[in-house]
Amino acid sequence: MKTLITGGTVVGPLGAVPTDVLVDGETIAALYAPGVASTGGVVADKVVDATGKYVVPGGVDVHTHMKLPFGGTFASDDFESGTRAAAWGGTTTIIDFAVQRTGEVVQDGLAAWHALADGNCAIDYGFHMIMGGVDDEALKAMDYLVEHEGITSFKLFMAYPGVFYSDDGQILRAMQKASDNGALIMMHAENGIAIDVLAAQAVARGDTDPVFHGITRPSALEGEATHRATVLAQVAGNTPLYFVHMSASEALAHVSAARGAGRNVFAETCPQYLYLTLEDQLGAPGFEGAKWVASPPLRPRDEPHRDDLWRGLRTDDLAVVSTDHCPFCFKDQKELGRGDFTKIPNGIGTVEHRMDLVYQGVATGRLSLERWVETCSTTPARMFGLYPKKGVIAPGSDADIVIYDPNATTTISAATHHMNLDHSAWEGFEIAGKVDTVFSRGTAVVAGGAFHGRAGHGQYLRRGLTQYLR
Ligand code: DUC
Ligand code: ZN
Ligand code: ZN
Repeated sequence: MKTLITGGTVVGPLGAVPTDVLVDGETIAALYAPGVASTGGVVADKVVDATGKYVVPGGVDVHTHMKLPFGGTFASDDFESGTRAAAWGGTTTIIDFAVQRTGEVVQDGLAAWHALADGNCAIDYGFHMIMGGVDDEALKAMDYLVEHEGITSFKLFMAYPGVFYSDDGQILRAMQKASDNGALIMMHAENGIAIDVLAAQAVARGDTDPVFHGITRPSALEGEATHRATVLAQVAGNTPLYFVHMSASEALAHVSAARGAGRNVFAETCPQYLYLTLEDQLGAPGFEGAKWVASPPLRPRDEPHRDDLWRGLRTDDLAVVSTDHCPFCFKDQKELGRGDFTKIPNGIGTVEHRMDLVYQGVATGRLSLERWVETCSTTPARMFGLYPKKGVIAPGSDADIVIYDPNATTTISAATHHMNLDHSAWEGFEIAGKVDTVFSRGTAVVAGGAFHGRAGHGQYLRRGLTQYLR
């Protein structure tokens, strides 16, 4: 089956160029200057008219948590609902986090994650491994996963003592291992020991509303942990280090400094930290703010975090935008923390809206069109060993393609989204653009305002080592 996408403007990191795209089966077969394919006798089974629209590589969301066990419950999207919602939003690859909890065998955690995803995904998917218990066995497992399972990135937590937390010695050992086997260490950088003291003090004072989740996790403690992790990575042998969900100016400054010194330090941020604030969302009246409880927390409106993060995206100190998609319904899930913010399951659901929300930065002049594609698709693919299969519109690459209409609009609402979530953190947000058509490995999974994909179309991606080192 051959499909010719005509009349559109193909966007990549190097520019936006009017180009026709020929898809043959699951891959991109050829690119043509406008009109050349039709006059040159290229015969396609189907022609898709993309006139006036952008043709971009499918989004790669490298930070999702389908069914994550957290705070006595589970993230509300499973792989079926979560990947279908991702497809609706123009994301054609996710990398989810398989989980090893303290005391568990790494390979058992991985097998459990394969069982959750296998046969259920609408789009292609890979895994990182959360290391919740770094010991001799787990360190050996890191080698095994890199060599045999296509898992080349490992997340460590400086937060959540007693749950996922690693101490500095464990972090150093995992970094030394990664420096040997080429893996990328992904870091949740918040000083969880200090945060737990502040949170317990707040609860004891009777400060139990959701906003205290943010007040007890100050940005200085994200900055401190970020700096500590960069030092540990340097001592371990310039281990490639990638900070997840960066929210704070102080943290970004440490990343910039490390990068300025030539180190292999990278970072991502998420839409919630680019747009939402501690006062406007987390501080909403009553228990409403629980919808926006995530870690790190939303930051104070009058501090420079959001402007700094947008700047970081422009300068590449922030290389990637992911979602940290970790949805919990308000009813029965967020409500577990009524009267005690420490019991609110942490997470926000955004997997469906990342391409739109970052495109809104293009529409408002904060980011170039090229950086939109680079931060949402090309760099995540390169960072996590999937390029050029994913992340680029080029002959030989998977035909994961989004036709994006800059002249249409999107209004985000829980009434119309496709995530398994009873509210939206983005209710009422207006986007000056719209996902029009989405191809996953050559199949039009979203077209004409309808979903045509299926659970099980998505394939597991064995990834190579990061391709983004300096
Ligand atoms: N942060 C969240 O908000 N949820 C899941 C895990 C994390 O680090
Ligand atoms: Zn995290
Ligand atoms: Zn996360």
